[in-house]
Amino acid sequence: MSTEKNMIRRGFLSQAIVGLGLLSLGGCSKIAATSWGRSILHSVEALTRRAQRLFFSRSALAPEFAESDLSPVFKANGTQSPDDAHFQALAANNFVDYRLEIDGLVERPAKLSLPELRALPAREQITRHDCVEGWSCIGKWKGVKLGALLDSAGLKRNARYVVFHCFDVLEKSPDGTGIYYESIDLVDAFHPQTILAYEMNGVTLPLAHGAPLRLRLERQLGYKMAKYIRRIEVVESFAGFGRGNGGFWEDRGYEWYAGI
Ligand SMILES: Nc1nc2c(c(=O)[nH]1)N[C@H]1C(S)=C(S)[C@@H](COP(=O)(O)O)O[C@H]1N2
Ligand SMILES: [Mo]
Repeated sequence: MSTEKNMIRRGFLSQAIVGLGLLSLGGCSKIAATSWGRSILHSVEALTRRAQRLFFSRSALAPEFAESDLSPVFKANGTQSPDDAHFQALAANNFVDYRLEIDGLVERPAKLSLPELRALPAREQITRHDCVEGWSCIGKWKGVKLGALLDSAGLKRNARYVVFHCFDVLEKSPDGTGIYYESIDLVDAFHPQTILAYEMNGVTLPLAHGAPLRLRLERQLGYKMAKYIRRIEVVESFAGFGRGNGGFWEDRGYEWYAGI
């Protein structure tokens, strides 16, 4: 929590410095004409560059909103109820038999029930979801911090990416490459706003939005945020999954890093 506060503070600080830098560069033609003026300007520029690097760094937080900003209707997109028979059976029984599998390059592979996931460190956030199709909605999400989950599983030294395997087949293709999957790197996996959400807008995550567990990755576009997560696999390379580009939509031409 304290590192998070530091990051927010750092965000504000760097914004303020950028602001100062811009302000002082505003009417600066006279100052720049003197040698002390030039050295001041140079140090301001150096500060601005440093501030921008901090501000735009991968660890910066996505904006968070107030309850009053919540979208009255949050659009559901892509799969809204996976056909998979095993999934349908789990859903029919309120996901009491659901187990999230964590394996791959971890010291302690695990199968976790929803109560077990709810007992791990959680975070709640109100954020804006941006879909590549051009719509946005603001929603409130609560879930287990992916970083805490990975820490409890213990990453092996060669771990580099986290692959999310989903229950839904979005495209019927005989070679099995139509199953929804996604991947992110460890920087994003340990970002403080990266959570596996089991609640949305104060209630249990609805089926259309990815029940029982979906990724929230607030610095990237909507298609990165895998719904209906069945299994998390920690890997060194995502080359062997789907058609090798790191995700269902990436295999169909979208960017792997969909930063916003
Ligand atoms: N498993 C799975 N995850 C998915 C999708 C999907 O079809 N299947 N669609 C993606 C896209 S394009 C978007 S915009 C969001 C939609 O999330 P929502 O239904 O909560 O709006 O989920 C993403 N995650
Ligand atoms: Mo999307």
